[in-house]
Amino acid sequence: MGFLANKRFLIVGIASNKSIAWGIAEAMHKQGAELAFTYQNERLQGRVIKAAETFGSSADLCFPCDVSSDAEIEQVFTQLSNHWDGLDGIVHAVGFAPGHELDGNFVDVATREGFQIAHDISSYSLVALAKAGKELLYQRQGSILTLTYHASQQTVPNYNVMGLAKASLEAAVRYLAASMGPEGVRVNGISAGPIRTLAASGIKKFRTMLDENANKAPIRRNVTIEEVGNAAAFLCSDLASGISGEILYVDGGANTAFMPAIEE
Ligand code: NAD
Ligand code: 0WE
Repeated sequence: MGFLANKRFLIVGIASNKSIAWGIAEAMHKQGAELAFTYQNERLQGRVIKAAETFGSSADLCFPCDVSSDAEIEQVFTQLSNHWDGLDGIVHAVGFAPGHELDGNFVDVATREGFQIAHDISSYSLVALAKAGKELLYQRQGSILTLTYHASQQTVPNYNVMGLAKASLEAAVRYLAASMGPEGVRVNGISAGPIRTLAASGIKKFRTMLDENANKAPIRRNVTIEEVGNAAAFLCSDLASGISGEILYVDGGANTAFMPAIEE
């Protein structure tokens, strides 16, 4: 029996089998969890139902949810409560900024609207899910997990407004942990190293960033969605009952190095 046997999780953020949320669902399923899913729009519905079937669930545990809509978020938990009387965790693996803000000099490409969208979709959505899901989470002393990136702490070329949104998201992890902790809910983040997912496609020079990162990382390679998935399964399990308000790096140690390795 796995360490997530008899546990129920909602996975938000699958867009393909390359998604970090896919790796998390796979790891949680392997540990015996029962999973429900959301999809951003009809375009992604089929892929998410495919994920559900791959991980032992059915299409009735797949719900539409654009996280910019409070009504859609409410609907998810209303429908979920018809199936489940409590929730052991919510996995939030969602991030978005308008594409044109992720290409160019920050001060030149930044806009008020892009800032608002990036912060709404990438940071406030965690708070919105926590608000809407709290009754189900309090029933089972569940936990909340989100995905962040080290560009919240140090600049990365072109990450721009997403860096600000991830800094806000990481603060939201701490404030939600303080807010929901007394009810037994833990809230954490994983700061993942760069991985080629849909959200990384179309990012200029992503291959170069992957290579630079591998050269900085003590493990001398990039991480996989399976590795992020295993850490996520741990953080959402009773094995991590003493961990809350934390950002756990799953980046092969890249954030701990100041300079990349130099070829001899
Ligand atoms: P992905 O494209 O597979 O997943 C991003 C998800 O966000 C998609 O499922 C998409 O549908 C969802 N999304 C975007 N806008 C939405 C909205 N309005 N409503 C609902 N869903 C919405 O990419 P990924 O890399 O797996 O990203 C997952 C998380 O991991 C993001 O928070 C990302 O910032 C973070 N992250 C990614 C990397 C990386 O290099 N890929 C590294 C560190 C952190
Ligand atoms: O968080 C991310 C990706 C976030 C992202 C990606 C896109 C591409 C398509 C947010 N919004 C959009 N909007 C789009 O229109 N990562 C950590 C991956 C990533 O993205 C980068 C990176 C890395 C790493 C962008 C610039 C520089 C590095």
